[in-house]
Amino acid sequence: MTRTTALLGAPIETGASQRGCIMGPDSLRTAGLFETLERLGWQVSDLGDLTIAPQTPMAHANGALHHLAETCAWIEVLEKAAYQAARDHDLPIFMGGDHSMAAGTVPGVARHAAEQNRPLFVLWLDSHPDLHTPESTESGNLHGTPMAYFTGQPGCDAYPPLAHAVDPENICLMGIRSVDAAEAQKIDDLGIDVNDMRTIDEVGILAPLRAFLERVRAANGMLHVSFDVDFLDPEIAPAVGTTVPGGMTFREAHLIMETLCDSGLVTSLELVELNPFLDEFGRTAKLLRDLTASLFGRRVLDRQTKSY
Ligand code: HAR
Ligand code: MN
Ligand code: MN
Ligand code: MN
Repeated sequence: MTRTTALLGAPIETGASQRGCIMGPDSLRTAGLFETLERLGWQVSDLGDLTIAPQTPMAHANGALHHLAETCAWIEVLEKAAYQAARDHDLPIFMGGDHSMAAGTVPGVARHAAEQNRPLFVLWLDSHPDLHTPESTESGNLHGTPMAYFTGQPGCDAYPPLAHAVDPENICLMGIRSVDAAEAQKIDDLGIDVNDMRTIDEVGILAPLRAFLERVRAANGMLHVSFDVDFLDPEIAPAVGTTVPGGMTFREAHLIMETLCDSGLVTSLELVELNPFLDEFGRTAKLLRDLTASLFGRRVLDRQTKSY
């Protein structure tokens, strides 16, 4: 049977320190994401872009916070839309948008998983753990907070009430190389599975990824993949506002996506932090298109010389 996917745009940029992620969904469309997935045999729908109403500012004890009201509004809109997309499609793609969107998408897919009586697992591909709360963030940039929220950590009272939290034991972080003190403390407290760059240098990406996928399979879990552009090395992916040196190579990133494809376990994907304003002739958008293609079944031998 033909498998279905849907492209859902989340043009949100208020969680990041610089503007530009608002153009992420259209940049991915322009790079041909829709057509690429169709050619791989998927039934694709483009659900268009979500939007929020204009907001009045919300006060908070942490005076550093930027755009709290907008973030809360996006969380509510995204939770519903992600829930519906996960319910109606085999493997929806949420096109960001900065990473604060995960505070809506992950609870949305968690609601769908709960209805299926299946646990939700999250593979977090990022140079950052994004484990601040609105109380602990010093930068005030709320794209640094989604994981604290969707795991139900205290300190997120300013956000909408959380109906379906993700168990920290069901999360795997990969590519981590930029962590603030409050986040390091939380990683210790929660016992989250962290594969930082030191670990990846030593053991590679395959062994920890396969071990995690076995856990997902054994639990009959659903699997959400959250892909932050800054997971990649800035040399191959310049279009992100928070580049961190020493990131994933082209082949490591493809091998992750190919391995995820082989597993058949992924039930939703999000592509976040793409800032086309910082891109070079669309090369980061095209790379994300091709990495997505690897997750959706393109094999090395299917790649055409002309497009590479
Ligand atoms: N931890 C830093 C802060 O809170 C940087 C957060 C950057 N986050 C992202 N998403 N780019 O991973 O400001
Ligand atoms: Mn589904
Ligand atoms: Mn992130
Ligand atoms: Mn990041």
